[in-house]
Amino acid sequence: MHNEQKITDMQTLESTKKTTEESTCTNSLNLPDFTTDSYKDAYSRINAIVIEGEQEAHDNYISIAKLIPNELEELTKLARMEMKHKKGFTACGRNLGVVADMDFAKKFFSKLHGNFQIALEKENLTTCLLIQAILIEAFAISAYNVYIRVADPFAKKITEGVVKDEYLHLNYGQEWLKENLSTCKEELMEANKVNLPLIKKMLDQVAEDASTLAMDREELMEEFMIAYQDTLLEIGLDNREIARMAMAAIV
Ligand code: PL3
Ligand code: FE2
Ligand code: FE2
Repeated sequence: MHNEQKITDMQTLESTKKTTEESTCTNSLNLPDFTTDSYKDAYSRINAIVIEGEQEAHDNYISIAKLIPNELEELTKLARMEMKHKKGFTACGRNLGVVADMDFAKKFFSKLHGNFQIALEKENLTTCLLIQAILIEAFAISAYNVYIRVADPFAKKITEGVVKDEYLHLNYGQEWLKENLSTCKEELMEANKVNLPLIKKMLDQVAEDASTLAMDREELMEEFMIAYQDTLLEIGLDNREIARMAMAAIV
């Protein structure tokens, strides 16, 4: 009886081990098929969004430098990184044999792009920084982190390098807003009210194609809210203010 029990335990142990190995194995096999037409079709839009996003990020940092001339060197560095990101993602599309749908991507960004241009014209630096260095960077960080888990090996490597830079960009905006919080809080709140709903819409718009790339919508949303809330907390807003700001996404 005792002996029998022992054998059973050992068998259980063996089969548990096997299951773990199998599931680890299936996990890496669980990646989508990067060669199907449906994958490539979704990728043609997502890849374009990312390429356009990186280009616009470059242009936005160059524009922001005009509002903070003594930060020209630092902002030019950030802008240069964005061009490198654009090149990297262009290579990802080429590697999969996908032609990026740039017209789609330009439309995808047009509202947010327009708001940035208006803020720039009015020299509303706080709004410019919230749009580019906080909202867009947090959006990129969350999407890239989710993508890394399901990307093809070539794109995974590139995206891992890119996401490290995006944290630097987010941090740049965070530190500026933190230092200037006493004078920029009101504008920050207003810019959030106008632009956070746009980010939510963009997330909704990209969700279907993202799911074809095995990226989960809820996960994207969660990752974004975590990155955004963490940043607002770092900037020095309290929980109530952050909750009020987050609310703008659901109304
Ligand atoms: C900031 O440096 C760049 C901003 C880019 C915006 C990113 C939007 C992301 C949408 C979902 C993309 C998933 C990742 C796929 C990568 C090929
Ligand atoms: Fe970037
Ligand atoms: Fe960036």
